[in-house]
Amino acid sequence: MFKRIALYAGLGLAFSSAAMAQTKWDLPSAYPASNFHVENLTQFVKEVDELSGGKLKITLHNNASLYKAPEIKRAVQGNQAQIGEILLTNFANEAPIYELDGLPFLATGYDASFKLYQAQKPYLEKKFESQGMMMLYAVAWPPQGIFANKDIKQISDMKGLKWRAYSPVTAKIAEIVGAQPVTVQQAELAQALATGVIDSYMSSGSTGYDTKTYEYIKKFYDTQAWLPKNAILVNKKAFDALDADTQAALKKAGAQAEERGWKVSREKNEWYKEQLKANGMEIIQPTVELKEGLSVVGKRMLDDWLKKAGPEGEAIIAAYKKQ
Ligand code: PCA
Repeated sequence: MFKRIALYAGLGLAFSSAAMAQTKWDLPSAYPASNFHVENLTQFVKEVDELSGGKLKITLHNNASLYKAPEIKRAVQGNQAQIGEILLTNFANEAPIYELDGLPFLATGYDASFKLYQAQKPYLEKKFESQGMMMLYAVAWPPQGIFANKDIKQISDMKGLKWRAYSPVTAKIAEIVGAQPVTVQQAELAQALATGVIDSYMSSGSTGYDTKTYEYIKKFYDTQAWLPKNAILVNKKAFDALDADTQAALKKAGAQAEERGWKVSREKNEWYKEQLKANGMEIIQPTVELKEGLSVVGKRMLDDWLKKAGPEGEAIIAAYKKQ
């Protein structure tokens, strides 16, 4: 009798541990806990846990604590991290498709950016697939403006600025306007400001807020030049190793995070600017001259992009303009 109970108990344990087989994934992100992308990821991780019935446990490592921004893509590709967040335009030198949403004045508001995303998406998916990954979702940062102490009325006023770049495109803008680009990722931005390595940069109110840029820079020119996207990548082998229900749970949580992320980005855009203002920053509408100067820069960069991207690039731009 006693033996039988022990046997049943043993079987029960075996069954429940098989049913509860848990997969653990690491998710590196380069942005801090206060960032809306990371808040969204925190919610995503929770929903994956719930929807998968506890079978997929994802650990979020924020603020570049596990990998630095430029390393995350390779970490996911090599399955050192099974899932990770990247800034697409950071990888512009690898393939033109990654650069597209980082180009100035191609798509400037949320609606246009979402349309650009729809045109870009199939090509992004194909590219990631060829690299052994899949894109789960992507969300736009708020529109990019210029942080500087200097009065900037036209692009020639940007000459000589010690310009923080976060991507090949932002470095290129500096070169065109005669500023000196230094590539610094967001996790090191506050330090670069504090030590005077840089005195200006182009990014969103979100990054200005996350990095307390208002302690060093007092002006934000709200140029709304482009909305770059963060994408969540999954290693394909790690995905294939999940059972069908868990795969579906992950995809569902991803779709929910994408919808929520775009909404929050849009809503928080104004809030971020209010916070900058409350902390002593002046929010400035760009002059017509500045806007025109920047759009000439944008036009030149789009022409270069079309040359690099060839017929595929033409097709993406045509699909974007048709919507
Ligand atoms: N913030 C990121 C990229 C785009 C943005 O708005 C950064 O400045 O690094």
